[in-house]
Amino acid sequence: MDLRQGIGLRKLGKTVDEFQQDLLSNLYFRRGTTVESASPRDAYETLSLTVRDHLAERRARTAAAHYASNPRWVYYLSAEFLLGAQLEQNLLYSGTGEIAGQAVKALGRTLEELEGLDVEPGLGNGGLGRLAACLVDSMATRDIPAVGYGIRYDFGIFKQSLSDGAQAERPDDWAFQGNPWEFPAPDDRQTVGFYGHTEPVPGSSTRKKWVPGEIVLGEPSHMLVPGYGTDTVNIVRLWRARGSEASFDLSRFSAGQYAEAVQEAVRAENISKVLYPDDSTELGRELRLKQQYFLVSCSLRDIIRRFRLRNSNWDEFAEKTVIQLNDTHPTIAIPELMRLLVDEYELEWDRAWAITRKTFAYTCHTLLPEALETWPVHVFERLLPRHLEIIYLINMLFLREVEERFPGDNDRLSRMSIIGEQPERRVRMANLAVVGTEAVNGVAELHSKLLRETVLNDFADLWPAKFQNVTNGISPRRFVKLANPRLSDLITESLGDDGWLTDLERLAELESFAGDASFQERWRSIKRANKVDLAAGDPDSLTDVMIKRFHEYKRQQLKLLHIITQYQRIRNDPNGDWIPRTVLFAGKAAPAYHAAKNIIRLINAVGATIAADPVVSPYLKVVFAENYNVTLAEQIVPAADLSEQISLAGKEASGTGNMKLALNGALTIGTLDGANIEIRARVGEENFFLFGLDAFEAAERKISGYRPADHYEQDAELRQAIDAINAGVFGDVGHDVAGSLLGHDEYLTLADYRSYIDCQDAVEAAWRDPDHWTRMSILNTAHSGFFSADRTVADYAARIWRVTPVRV
Ligand code: BZD
Repeated sequence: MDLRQGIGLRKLGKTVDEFQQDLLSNLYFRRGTTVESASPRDAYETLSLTVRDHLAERRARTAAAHYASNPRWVYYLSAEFLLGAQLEQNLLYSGTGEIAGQAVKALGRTLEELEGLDVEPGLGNGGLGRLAACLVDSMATRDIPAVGYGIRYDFGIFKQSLSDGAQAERPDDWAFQGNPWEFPAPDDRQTVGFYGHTEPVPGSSTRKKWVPGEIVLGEPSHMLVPGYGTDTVNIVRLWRARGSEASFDLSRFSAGQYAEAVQEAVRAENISKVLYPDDSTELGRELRLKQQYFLVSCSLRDIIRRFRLRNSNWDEFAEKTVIQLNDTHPTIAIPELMRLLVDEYELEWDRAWAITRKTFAYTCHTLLPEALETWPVHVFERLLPRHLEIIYLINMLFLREVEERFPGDNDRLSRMSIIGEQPERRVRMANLAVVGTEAVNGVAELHSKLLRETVLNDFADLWPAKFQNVTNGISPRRFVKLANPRLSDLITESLGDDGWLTDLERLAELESFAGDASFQERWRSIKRANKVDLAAGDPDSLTDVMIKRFHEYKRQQLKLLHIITQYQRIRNDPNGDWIPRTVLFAGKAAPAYHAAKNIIRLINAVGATIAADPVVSPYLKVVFAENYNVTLAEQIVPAADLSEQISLAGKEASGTGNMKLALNGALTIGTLDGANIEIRARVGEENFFLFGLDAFEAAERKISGYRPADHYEQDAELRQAIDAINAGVFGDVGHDVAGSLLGHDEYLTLADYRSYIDCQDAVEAAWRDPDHWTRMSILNTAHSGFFSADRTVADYAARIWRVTPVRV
């Protein structure tokens, strides 16, 4: 018996008629229009408000239950939340989907039509932002008292289109027509300072007075985060920057100086204007640091306000509060909490430091050295003078501790210092994050191990117990139930109930069907129907997908070399027994990342050449789906046969697309990188296509003087592929891509080429036997239950947060 039948009960809680009454009344009183004159947008807004009301009622009960129990809270601080489309999710999570489908007929609309108007809030770049969204979903589902804190960017991740095969960017004014899912909370606005100077406080050696030179308001609003199969509704609180009243210069306005009159307010509002679209390299822009501090300052004051509603003793703060830092972006929270406790609440330094360290935990999401955030000391000093002083003091006391443990080891001291000296003085945010937290975790086994052994090795020597692994996970509700309803229905039917949606390891029960011919037939027909819906290519072709941000370490260029090789093989043997394949790429490149944008251009040039070739095009098609986002992922993932996870081993921290695809029955071709290793261990090595160097071999290869030209010279197919690019077979593009592969090949693309090509041949051999392939596909789904974000959250809750659920 599934204990979570609340959803079913609530489904009965309202009849279609009652829901229809609510719709009509909302249309009339809240939207201010009538059925006769309602636009599609009116209908969409009305439906959204009506569904939202169902969640709002649960939200009120959740808040009351939380207040009554004064629990330990998890605060998830993240510069990014990629929440995905809200309407379909909230219909599911409120159990109103079916009645709403009937009731919208009163508005003369269909549910599908209105879902098409739902705009996803693109408040994140990629995996890190989507992880934040999956974790808050699972926290609510597991009844964990939690708040996500983020920034309400006016412009989310840019919209991508292709223009002559090249990426073009347009701003994403996502809330242009309003956002019905958002609740403004103007009463909880905060005031944030920047710049200025500090002054000594008479009679205190540690306290200081900070006199900011600029004041900005932070206005919060929140989005509801319902749990699935439970009454809990948590929130994500998003801050938007506003100029204060004083920032509007009335006298200038009266004198006709309109631009000058508002310049200060414009400056303030720029803080939350746009999401930085770079997901790896750090530009060191002051505005980005300003965004980070804005998020942190507003959120910490809000957290303290909430603490003081029920508590008065600061010694209980760390008992009642854990703040998880999603990467280093919110790390200034550490000196900010110190500042609040020492300067504003007048705690002794040591007491404040003990509280601070116990309060925070830090998740690292990278291994790329260029992605570790550092800020020039002079930028910090100008923007946040008091915080720099506090960091200096934290650093001095910390280095004293290191010196005691490792006397005379000056190299170690300079490696571990929060302040880097070369080539210019910079604040190292990862070092600060490790020093100021109780726990540090990587996001997959290999990643956590490499963090301990390489990037954060000195810190792991000093504090071995601080370092942990928490393997990432994804929401099975969004990425199976909503994205792949056909498969969900089959699973529910086969398992007898839908308890797997909150207990994903139950998918293992599918194993007994893996060899069943009629089940296999249904499995295949679902995949085929999903491909027909996607309409990217022939639904009977092998649908091979590579969907993720464009980055050289992820190696879209390796996939491209495979496509070119396949093209040449078919041309050389037009009557061969070729397997039709549709290769689908989707993903954005950071606007300033020219090498990644060149790879996009070359992919599209190769795709166009193939499409125009009557010999090859029946067997090979390259599709580039524009503007990859959560919504598009939900369409592609269910239709994929093959999942490309081909990063250079040791570079991809975890990956989460790999999990979504395996869960939906795609087979993975991948390296021993990130969570691929754990996927392979669970689905079975015979159900996974492995190739390439491992992380250790890759590091060795680099150290021993890697020469990409050796591979070019020794491998005829590789040489022909690169020569074709340079000879202009695909037009006058790709010379830079080829040049960089032959020149440095930073990510060992050529070293893994042969192994990859041979592995793709093994993929095709497996595809020729549909029963065998389908069996492998079923087993991938059956053994991906571990990758539920519910499990990830349970791991954090048990080992890092030490929180207990509160049932509403
Ligand atoms: O985080 C990603 C990693 O690359 C993936 O391996 C991992 O699975 C996910 C979740 O842990 N990192 C990012 O997505 N990083 C960013 O988006 C980012 C954004 C701004 C600045 C730096 C990085």
